[in-house]
Amino acid sequence: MKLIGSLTSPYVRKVRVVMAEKKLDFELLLEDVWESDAILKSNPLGKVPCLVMEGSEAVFDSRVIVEYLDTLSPVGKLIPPSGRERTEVRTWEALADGLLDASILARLEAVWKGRAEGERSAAWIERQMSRVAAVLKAFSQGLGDKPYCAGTHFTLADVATGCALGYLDYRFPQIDWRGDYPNLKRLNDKLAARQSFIDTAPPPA
Ligand code: GSF
Repeated sequence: MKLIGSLTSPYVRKVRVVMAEKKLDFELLLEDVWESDAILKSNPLGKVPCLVMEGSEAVFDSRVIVEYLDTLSPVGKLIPPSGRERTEVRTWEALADGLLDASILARLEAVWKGRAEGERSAAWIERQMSRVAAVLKAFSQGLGDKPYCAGTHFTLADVATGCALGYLDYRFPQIDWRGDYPNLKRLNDKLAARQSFIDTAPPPA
């Protein structure tokens, strides 16, 4: 399997953490979607991550990829097989990915080279960042005193949440989510110590 991605994308990181947790082998093909359109040959959406399977079939987006990867091996099952537990984990993932979607929209509004200075909207950035704040609150309320997001076991919910928090540290270091939500700090400290998270940390900004 080949994974097309970048070392800075948090969605790619989610897939790489899942690969590592499940001990799956893959080749990482680095692609900078902001400098080249090469990704369009594999993914018409022009986004990474994109998984290219043997036989060159392409799979995207990150949620579809991780769901597929979890079926490949019984090692380190990350998504419960059915029922409310499965939905709970997938909802955490939607929340974490949604935090990323909002924060990336805000960042692009502020820094994307294709937009002239006068075209940038502070109101749009504020709208997106209010969603980020709301998700952090929901993360903290959802986690409570539990050891992991969905209860007593490490799941995809933790992978997705850890990647979202890691992205905030990387691109929005001014957001003091640790000060506001000590239970998220507790969770993150535990996740950041896992080899899968250590090995996929983004390069210095
Ligand atoms: C989001 C992927 C994405 O936005 C997923 O895989 O879960 N829902 C998708 N990837 C970004 C890179 S990054 O900001 O992580 C991307 O490829 N953007 C290129 C573009 O043109 O939007």
